Amino acid sequence: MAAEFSSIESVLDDKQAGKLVHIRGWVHRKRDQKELIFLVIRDSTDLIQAVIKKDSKAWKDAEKITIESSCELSGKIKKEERAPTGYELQVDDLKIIGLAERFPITKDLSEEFLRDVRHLWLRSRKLTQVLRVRSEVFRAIHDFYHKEGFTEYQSPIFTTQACEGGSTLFEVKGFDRKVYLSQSWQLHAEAGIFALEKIYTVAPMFRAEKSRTTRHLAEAWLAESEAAWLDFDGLLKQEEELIIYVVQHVLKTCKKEFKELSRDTKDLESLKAPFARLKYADALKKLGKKWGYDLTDKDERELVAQLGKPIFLTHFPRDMKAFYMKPDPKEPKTVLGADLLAPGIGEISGGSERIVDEKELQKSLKIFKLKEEDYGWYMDLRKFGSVPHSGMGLGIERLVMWLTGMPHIMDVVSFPRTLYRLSP
Ligand code: AMO
Repeated sequence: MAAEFSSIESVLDDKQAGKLVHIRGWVHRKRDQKELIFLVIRDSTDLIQAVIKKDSKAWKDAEKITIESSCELSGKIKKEERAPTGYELQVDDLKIIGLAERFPITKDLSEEFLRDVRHLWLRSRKLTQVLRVRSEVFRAIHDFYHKEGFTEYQSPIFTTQACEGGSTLFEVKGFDRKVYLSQSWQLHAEAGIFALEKIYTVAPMFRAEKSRTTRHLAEAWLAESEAAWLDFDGLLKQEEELIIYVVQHVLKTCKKEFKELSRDTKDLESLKAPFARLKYADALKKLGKKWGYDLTDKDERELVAQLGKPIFLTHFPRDMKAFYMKPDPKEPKTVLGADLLAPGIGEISGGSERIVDEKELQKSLKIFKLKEEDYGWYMDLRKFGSVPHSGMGLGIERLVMWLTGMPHIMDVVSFPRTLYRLSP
């Protein structure tokens, strides 16, 4: 068999018709007839129908080959309207590379079973498309922050402080003192801005979420940014620009993926700044609820549907949010924090202007019943040239859910990790 292989995508072309090509991939489907065997072959780029005639030397192997076997094929390309991707490979030569056992995934299997065999289900057309969109999202986030002059910066994964509340901390066994997996890079990022001013990361975070929902994982990825001299309004503007940049990027680079996922992208195409801004108090009026009410994900989606665009939900009661958020000087019962709510999902990011003043931070730690001695070094940042600063964390899985239209967060990650699922 020839060494020069073409991708399937590249041979689906009128210019290739009549030409001899060599491809390799896996058997996606197989249909036997008396005189013909039809294989649908997939590689990472696309699918093609391959036809093997009874009188060809490939017939014996074609008879033997099973679903998900890997193989190399040579043959001529023919335009064929009836084939799934419009072209057909008329096979002269077929070489089985890895003959597959009976593939356990067939039609109409439960979600639970598909999660048990995730290592095999990863090959599905749906997951392949989603993972490609996800990859473009990562690329766009890096491009955006580099374009804006941010430095990529990493915080440690082992931490001794809670950033987002003690109830979801993952304790790590094996040390003689309590250590946790990071819930967010934020606290150590705040130290970084005094050197680098504008920083970002794309990193995993860990939360021991006990609830079973369609938008929580125990291990998820965040795009996070922190910037010196940036106020709350500046932060929201930057976040808006980031989201629009990512959306434009995937619209350009993932047309094929969206088509295969049947994702109608009209809503993404018409997305523009500014997003809506809604104070918590005004959201309560719309929902007919009282101060202190904690919005559900259903409430969030309802608000977005009402306003017809993403919403920055701002000015939450101080004790409802995190200890580091700066109270609004004009409405000190509330904080300069914002959750970004996306259509069909609800919250996809959280951000805030941070407390800069040492006394204010001490007061906040008390309100949240956190021990000052646990936050000694973090307090230091308020003693040595403190500056106004703001930052945010964007949940990449939730963003990918929105972009791809997937209904469950487990659909947008290769191997989901939750309280109930830690393998394969
Ligand atoms: P927050 O706790 O709001 O903020 O988290 C930021 C974003 O992360 C996503 N998210 C999750 N995604 C999947 N599974 C989870 N269990 C999960 N928990 C949160 C959400 C959320 O909006 N340090 C702050 C950010 C900042 O202010 O800089 C933080 O972590 O999309």
